[in-house]
Formats: sequence, C-alpha cells, structure tokens
Amino acid sequence: MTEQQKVHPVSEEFAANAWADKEKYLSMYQQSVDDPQGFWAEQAKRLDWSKAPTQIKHATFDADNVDIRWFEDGELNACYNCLDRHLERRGDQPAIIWEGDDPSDSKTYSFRELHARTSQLANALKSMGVGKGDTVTLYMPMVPEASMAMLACARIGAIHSVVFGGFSPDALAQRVVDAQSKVVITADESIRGGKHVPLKENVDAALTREGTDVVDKVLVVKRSGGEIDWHEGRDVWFHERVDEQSSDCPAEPMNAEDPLFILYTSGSTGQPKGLKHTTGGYLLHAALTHQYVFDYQEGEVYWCAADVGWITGHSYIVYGPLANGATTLMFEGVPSYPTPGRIGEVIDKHHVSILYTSPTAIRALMAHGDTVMDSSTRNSLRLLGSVGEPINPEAWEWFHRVIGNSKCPIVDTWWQTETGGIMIAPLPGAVDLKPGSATRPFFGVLPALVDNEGNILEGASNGNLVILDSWPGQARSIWQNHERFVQTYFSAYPGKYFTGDGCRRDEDGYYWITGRVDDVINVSGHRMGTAEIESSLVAHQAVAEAAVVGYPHDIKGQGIYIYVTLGDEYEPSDELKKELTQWVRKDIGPIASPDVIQWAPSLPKTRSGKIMRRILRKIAANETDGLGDTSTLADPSVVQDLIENRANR
Ligand code: 6R9
Repeated sequence: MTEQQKVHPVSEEFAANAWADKEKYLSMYQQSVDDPQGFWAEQAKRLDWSKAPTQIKHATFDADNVDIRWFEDGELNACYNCLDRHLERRGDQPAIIWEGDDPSDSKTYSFRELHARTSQLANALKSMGVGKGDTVTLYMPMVPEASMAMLACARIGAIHSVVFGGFSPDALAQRVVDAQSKVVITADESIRGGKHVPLKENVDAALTREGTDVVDKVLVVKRSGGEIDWHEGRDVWFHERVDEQSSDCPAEPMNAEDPLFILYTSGSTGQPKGLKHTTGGYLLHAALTHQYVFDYQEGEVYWCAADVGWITGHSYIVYGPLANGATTLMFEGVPSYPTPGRIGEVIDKHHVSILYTSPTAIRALMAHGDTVMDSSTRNSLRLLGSVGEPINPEAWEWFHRVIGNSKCPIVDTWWQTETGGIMIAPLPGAVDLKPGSATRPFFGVLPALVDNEGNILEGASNGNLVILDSWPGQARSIWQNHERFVQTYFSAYPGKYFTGDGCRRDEDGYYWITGRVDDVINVSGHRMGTAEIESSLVAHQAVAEAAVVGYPHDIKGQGIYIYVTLGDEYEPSDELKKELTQWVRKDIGPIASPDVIQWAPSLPKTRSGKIMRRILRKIAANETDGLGDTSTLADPSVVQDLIENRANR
C-alpha cells in the first residue's frame, strides 16, 4: 500500500466524546446545505447579540453584482463575545497563556485580567482620537498586547489591520497608506529565536514614506528594552498611556456587517489586497469551526502556533478560541529555539491538548530525526492540526507517530485569508483520515471542481477548486476596491468563488489540494505573489528583467527561484547575487528571500511577448525532460541555455 492510500479510521473512543460523530456530521452538513437560512439562524445563537438578527443570509456571486451579507440586521460586539460574556462563569480561567521566546519567560492572563487590560487599552485608543470606523495598524511581536490591541479595536468599533512583523518598512508603509491608519501600534523590538528585530525602527522608517503623514500617533509596547529613537508628540509608551486609563469601557454595539478587520494578502497581480472581514459572520464561522474541527472541550489548553500577523492567528489564536471561552496559548518564539525539542517542552509545560501548526514546521523538526522529541512526553496531546500548505503523507505520518505518539487524529485544514475560517477539514470524531487530504467540507461549504472552461466536474476528478455559495466567514470585499474583489475572485468562473487552488477529488469524495494554479507561491506557508517579487527586482538598476517561480523545497514546501536578465552594462557575479538577495529582503521582507538566482541572458517568451512561466517552473524543478510544447516560443534556443545553466542541481 502506498502512503497515499493509507486510511486512519476514526477511533470509537474519540468519537464517543467528540462534538460530532459520523452521523451528526452528516446530518448537520445536510441541513446546512438544504436549509442554510435555518441552519445559520440556529448557529448564530452561540453568539451574544445586543440585537438578534432576523435576516440571515443575503448573497449573490453574480459577477455584475457580487454582494455578500450575513445577519445584516443583527448587532453585536466581537470583543464582548470574546471577553465580557465569559466573566461570570470563567473569569478566573486562563484566557491567554503566553510562552516567551526564552523558556523561563511565561505569563497567564485570566479572562478577567484580559478584559480589564483590553478595556484600558480601548480607552487609551479613544484618548488618541480613535473611534468607530477608524483603522489602526498593528505591527507587533507575538505578545499578549497584540491580542489585546485587536480586541480593543473591536471593542470601540475600530478596524484593525495587522501587518506581519517580518515585513519591511516599505511593505508596512504601503499598508498603512492603503488603510489610512491614524494610529500604529508596535513594540520597541520583537524577540524570536534569541534575535531582536527592530520593529520601532522599521515603523520610523516606514513613516518617512510618502502618504504616511496620516499617522498621528505611534503606541509603543516596551518588549525588549532595546534602544529606540523617540519622536516627541507622535510616539507614546504603551504602559504609560494604558496604565492611567479606567478599565471601564463599554463595548460598542456594531452592525453584523460593520468591518472587524482588514488583512493584506498577496495575489497573482499588483499590490497586496486588503481583504475586508466583517463582524457577525466572521466571528460565528471562527467560533464554530474552532469548536468542531478542533473538537475543543471545556478547560483544555489549545495551541495554535501561527503568528497573529496571518489569518490563522486572527481566527485561531484570537477570535475563534476566545469566543468559545477557550484557553489559547500564544508562543513568541520559533519551534527550534533554544533546542529543536522546544515544541514538545512547551506542550508538557502547559499541558497542551491540541496543537495546530504548519507542514513547514513539521518538516523542519522531522529533519532532526525521531529523537528530536525525546525531551518531552506530550502525553497531554489529544489532537493535532495542520494548515497553510499541502502536507505530504510522509510528514503527516511523522507528525502522527512522533509528535502525537500515534494516538492523536490530525485535522488537515484547508482555507484562506479570504475564507475567514476553515472550509475543508475532517471533524475528528466523524471523518476517517487519509494523510495528505483535507478530506470533507465544513458545514455550509459547497466546494466544486471545474475545468479550465468552467464546466463542473463530477465524481473523482481533478480541476480548479471553486465554492458555489457564500458562507458566513467569507471576506466581503477588498478594502476600497470592490471592483478588484469581483475581478479577482468571481470573474474566472462567473457565479462561483474561485480559490486559486488546484484540487483532486477521489472516489470517496475526499478533497486533495494540489497547490496554487495562479502566480502565487507558498513558501513555508507564507503566500507571495511572484509579481511583487519581480517588481521589486526590476526596480534595481542592474536588472533588466526578472521572472520568479516556485520550485519544490524539502522543508519550505516551495522555494523562490529567480531568473534575472541583467542590463547591458552589468556583469553577473556572486556579489551581485548577494546584493539582489538583500534588495528583495529589504524591499519586501525576509520572508521573500530568494533561494536560487539564475542569470538568464534572456527569458523564454511567446511571440506576443508573454513570459512562459510553465517552462521556467519546469527548469527550476529540474524536470527538463517534459517541457511540453515550446513551438510558440519566439526563440527556442533561449530554453537550452537556461537548462544548461540551471542553478538548482
Ligand atoms: C489559512 C491560510 C491560503 C493558501 C491556499 C492554499 C494554501 C492553506 C492548506 C493549503 C493545502 C491545506 N493552503 N491550507 N493547501 N492544504 N491544508 O493559510 O491562508 O495564507 O491566505 O493561504 O494556502 O494554497 O489557497 P493564506
């Protein structure tokens, strides 16, 4: 039997205590599809509404009128749902367990403490002129203040835009300007794997860029105590301003369709897109999936090892778990620091029941061999989860056997920044697992496969993954650019949401995501548009032309492979490679570091001048035998040169 055919059946013991067994999953799924209005009206009751919704779903994917609304006459506050409503029953229960980069550093906030501190911060934001509908940009380390800042915004109806701390000043500036944020919240430095990253210095640099004068105040958390420049009148210490506030701050009642946050993500073309998520539907989807997919049981410690700068951190470190009154662990560091066994040690230290991480992290641990987990027992673990990219069956089995002691189901969860929450994943008490498959759709999700002409494929098939109807957590638009939203997601296959992913469905109806079919690459679970990296490169004076593709990488899933054509007066050299690498890191951020640069005297193009990326991808992957049809190339000899000089051997 090949790894791909292995099945891990649901254990009866697990199913007996789970939120959903086979029967329940099937009946709830069927109801969600047959009667979405009734199903979601019922589910919405898990949230506390200041005005209960009577209008449930209103959505059309029609390309000339994409319009998505859920619970549109309902009113609620996301922060209230994550904190206030738990105070009576769970006031003293840990809400956030924070584990610092240094293993001797950890801290716990009960729901009561988190509520008080978040309310103070909300008042501090008000004192800086932030009100309902304003945007606030967060550029923060993985510290509890990051979650508080998100929740404090939600409390007063402000819209947060979290920018991952690994982005460069330019990338940050671009996002601040697009969102028009008056306030930026940051820290002096972040600390990861013992290294300090100068966040405040990056903010200072970002705020010298054009258009950033909209920023009025910068609120600075003291994390490392490292030295920073101070801009009198603009910069405000977090502890000074927040400490002096009252911890009484009423939660602003918001319409279900008021924006909760913007989150930027990369697409195949142009600038990053600010996906707009709204309050009611998003929170419901995050909470419901958190309960059912992770089978979260009262009192358990749950750990999502993502960064709050990504959608996974939004939905599954902050909103989903806290809305459910769960204890959510937040980890500042990196899995391999100070030793490769750290993940297991954190699990033992805090008695973690559920671990949600990425294939990249798993493969990096796996490279150390089975003994890497010898410093821990991980006996508290009950369930494992994976997200961000396809997980290869070998990594799945290793995760199951070594980290999970062969006793924990693994939920492989497929979803996107755009979907707000998990879309395809097994409910662990209900669905037999096949390593490498995200398995079956969540309640209310209608996946389908289409061919390139848009015809729906039936049965076992391979095609482009689309979703046929709306679900509550769906992004409503791209910030200030609805036209681009429609163009990006609803024009390729009119009437359907196009995910950008390729997918296979097997004879049992299981979904196997095969990866992006557009010009987006997924490096260590981080999404990047090849166009963004290309435009950064061509801005360098030596570069005449550049093409960027992904190639298979053992640990990262995909690596970044760059073909560069130099201007006439420049010569290839190792120094220049280093310089271009630094250039991209500085321009976009370390996550966009090129793995391989190949000098290309010219690039393969069609007669109409289009770069043939298909060919470049094959060369980068070392698959030069099956290059396919090259007859449309303007100059086929270009390809031979690239093959002979390929840099990835
Ligand atoms: C949540 C998140 C989305 C893209 C998505 C797909 C890939 C995510 C996956 C997966 C296979 C999984 N992806 N989860 N591919 N199996 N379980 O990662 O959001 O950063 O927007 O990335 O990631 O290609 O389209 P985001």
